[in-house]
Amino acid sequence: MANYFTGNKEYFPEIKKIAYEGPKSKNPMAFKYYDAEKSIAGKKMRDHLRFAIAYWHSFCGDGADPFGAATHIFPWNSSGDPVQNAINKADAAFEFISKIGAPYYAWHDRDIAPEGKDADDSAKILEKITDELKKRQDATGVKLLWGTANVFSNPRFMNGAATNPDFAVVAHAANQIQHAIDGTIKLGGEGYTFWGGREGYMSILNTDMKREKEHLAMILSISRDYARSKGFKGCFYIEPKPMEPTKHQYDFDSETVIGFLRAHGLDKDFKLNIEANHAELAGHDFVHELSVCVDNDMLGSVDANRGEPRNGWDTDQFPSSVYETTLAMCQILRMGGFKTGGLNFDAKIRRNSVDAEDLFIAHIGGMDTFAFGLEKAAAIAADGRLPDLLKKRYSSFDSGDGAKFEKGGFKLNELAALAKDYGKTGWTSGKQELYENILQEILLS
Ligand code: XLS
Ligand code: NI
Ligand code: NI
Repeated sequence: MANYFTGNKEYFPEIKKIAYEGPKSKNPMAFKYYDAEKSIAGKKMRDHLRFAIAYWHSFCGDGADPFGAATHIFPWNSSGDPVQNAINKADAAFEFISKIGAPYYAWHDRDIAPEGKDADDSAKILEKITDELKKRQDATGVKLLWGTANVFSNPRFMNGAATNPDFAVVAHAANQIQHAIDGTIKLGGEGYTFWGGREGYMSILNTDMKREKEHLAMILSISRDYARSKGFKGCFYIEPKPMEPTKHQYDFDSETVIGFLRAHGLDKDFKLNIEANHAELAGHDFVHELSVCVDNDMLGSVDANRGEPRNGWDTDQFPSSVYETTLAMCQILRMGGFKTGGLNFDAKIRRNSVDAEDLFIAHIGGMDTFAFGLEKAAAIAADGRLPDLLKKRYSSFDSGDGAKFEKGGFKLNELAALAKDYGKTGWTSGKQELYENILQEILLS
């Protein structure tokens, strides 16, 4: 067997490397749109999209929910020894990632390695497993998009990690973060993510919000300083989410996080990791969150998934709306493409998707949906009508008094004096339907 498999067992023996067969193919195990080598606007699809596989959903999430036990029974979990299981899981993961053809993966410390009997023991196990992952990265060429610490699952974090009112827990969080950063650096990770986890509150009555947020900023600052002192050159990401598991998460949405980073002098090292489903929970469109980040030069990476608009929680489904992915790719092209980030499938197959091939089918769909979105986003730029309409809409600021206003050339009374000269103004169509029709036309062409 080629590179797909680095241990002594093949976990997906019936499945070969997924190939591109084109839009006419009816083969469920082939790409219809994702052609890694194809050049779009001067860059290969692979380099535009930078797909990553999320270790937690794909190799750890077992389908259990509050109403029932696990339905995904993973063969790599059967040795009886948690450390051996983690090594087997690494084999399965690298076989999957290679066969699906994703250049990257992402993890939490606790996805890749089990917790030991104390902090030191956990750190040792993590070191051993990151050594194993390094061998597999070298053998397959798969790279680490980002690492992170799971400082929300262990019951000790029930009141938060960096924002825990108990200092001893904050130290535990720091311990995990330090080792997760070490592992990320060892594996050449291009980014390091902080998703808030339980950094938020359930009741204002027992919460000193100001103090908790200051503690969060302190942990982010000293984590940054530590990683930089160890030679980490990558980007740090904050992943906004408005709620779940806490009622009010501190990293509510992009605007909130950007303000927070600026307030604490963190905006030079940190960017945002935008998740589609989190945007929806915040009452925003995915493209809104991306656009806010791009406007502020703060888009780092993307957790590619989708929500269920009629549910109020993070359903983490695989992307399937070409409308959403096209608008998303327009923003990613607008910023000139990813630098350290990529499209990480923070998405899970449904509880009742229990065949081994389902994990492949889900990723094939997600990758095709984004590849299609990329093609269409490039087509929108090449077609030019939508960007032109947008430019024209603001053209009164491109010259004359409008341009003078943008440069700060008017005091309020001077600007106010111009009102009388303009007569009946404002009767300009917003042309929303025209924009929508052009978008639709390009999507369907
Ligand atoms: C949870 C988050 C989480 C982060 C990584 O809702 O999406 O999976 O991406 O901690
Ligand atoms: Ni996420
Ligand atoms: Ni999420």
